[in-house]
Amino acid sequence: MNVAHKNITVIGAARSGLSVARLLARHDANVFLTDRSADTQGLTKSLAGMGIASEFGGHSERALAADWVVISPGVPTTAPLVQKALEKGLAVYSEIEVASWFCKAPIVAITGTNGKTTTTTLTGYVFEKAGRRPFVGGNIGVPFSDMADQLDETQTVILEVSSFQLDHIDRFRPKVSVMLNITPDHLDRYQYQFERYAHSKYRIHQNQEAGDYAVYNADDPLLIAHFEQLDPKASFTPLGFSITNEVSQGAFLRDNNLILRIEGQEEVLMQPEEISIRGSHNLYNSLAAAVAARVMEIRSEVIRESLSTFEGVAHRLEFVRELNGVKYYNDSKATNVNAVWYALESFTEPIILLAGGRDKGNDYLPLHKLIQEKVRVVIGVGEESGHKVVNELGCVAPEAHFAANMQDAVSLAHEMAKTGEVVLLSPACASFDLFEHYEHRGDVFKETVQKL
Ligand code: UMA
Repeated sequence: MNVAHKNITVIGAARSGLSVARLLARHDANVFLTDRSADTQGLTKSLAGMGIASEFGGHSERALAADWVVISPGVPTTAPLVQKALEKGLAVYSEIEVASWFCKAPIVAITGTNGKTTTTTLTGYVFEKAGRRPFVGGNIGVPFSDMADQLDETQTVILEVSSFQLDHIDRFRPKVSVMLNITPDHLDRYQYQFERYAHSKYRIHQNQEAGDYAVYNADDPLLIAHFEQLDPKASFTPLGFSITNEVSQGAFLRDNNLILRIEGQEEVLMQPEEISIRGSHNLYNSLAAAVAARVMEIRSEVIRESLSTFEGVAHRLEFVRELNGVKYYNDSKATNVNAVWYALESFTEPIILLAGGRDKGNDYLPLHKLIQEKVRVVIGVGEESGHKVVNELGCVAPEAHFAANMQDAVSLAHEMAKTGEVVLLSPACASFDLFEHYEHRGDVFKETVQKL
């Protein structure tokens, strides 16, 4: 795609928007960056220095005087400016779509409701160990546009991809796509219709061709159904991973051995106990990473070595400290109900659960059984959904309390916790009520716990 001298409007001037604006400007596009919020960081001048025109504090009609529009993932399709652009017949692209136009390296794109960050980081670690000089980024924090035009064919892009980033792709074509699982999330962006959200995830392989691979969780009923009804003429190769059944191609467990079966070749990779990250969800994440690495011709020894030494990801069931026999864990990355389910499932100790934040249309019913089995106290945090958490989760726990902020929640948990218990921040909600992002929320939790 030649962008030189095209008039391109970028909506949203945070990480993704700034990054794609710079990328387009490097390739001689006439970029106009627009953001509804004020320019609190004084970006206008430095953007002008890069040849990027900008406006802050609202979107004007000038934004529609463009050949194409590029949107940041946080900008919904329903935003009035995006709607106007679509009505005008303008092409609307997501940031990863644009970045992919400039990328010579093959892409391993990882999506799913939960486990994306762990799997992306782990896959990146495997490729690093194999000497493949990967770029690891996307939804994980470093926008793809930062590096897309600076990679060569011998490198690999390991990209965490969200449904928002897939919503406006056109040609984006990963060499390997990975679908970890699909459960309800972000329904507020999909008219509260789960099917719409799932369809957005399926876009990940809409452009895959012969020689490309689609790795998927063959224990997820939705994904099984989806892959079964795929056009039989679809030319890419599907590869399943399962911990309950043998798959015809992919990875599975047999007699406590983790087996890779790829292109008719079967090999024992390792035993599940040798994998360094705990829990059944991490077994899935590890299987997915192993298949993705193997089809990209990384040797099994490197995969085995990487899976047994990987140390996990910050803000994902991250151990913070032990105090008076109570262990504190930061799982701030758990921004939906299903992620909390996995977190609760990973512990055998009684739990004091801290949850709440910006609710995305959560249905807490699926957590009730685990709350009854494992949680002694529920603490609902924050004015926005703390009370909903107390009412809808606390109703099945022996005790439930409300805390206005993270500091109050941590001191309440500290007062109540008994030796041998776990205090777990696993919010089930986005962080934007009290924090900039989930990392910020996790950091505040960790700092507060360290000060106890
Ligand atoms: N804005 C407008 N007009 C609008 C709406 C928003 O101008 O109508 C502006 C806001 O004022 C703000 C900017 O858009 O300045 C925000 O854009 P953004 O939310 O896309 O922020 P980025 O910093 O670019 O972050 C995005 C991803 N954010 C979201 O998907 C909400 C980050 O994922 C990602 O790490 C980053 O790009 C780099 O690629 C975060 C996330 O929460 C981690 N992702 C969700 C998740 O994981 O569940 C999908």
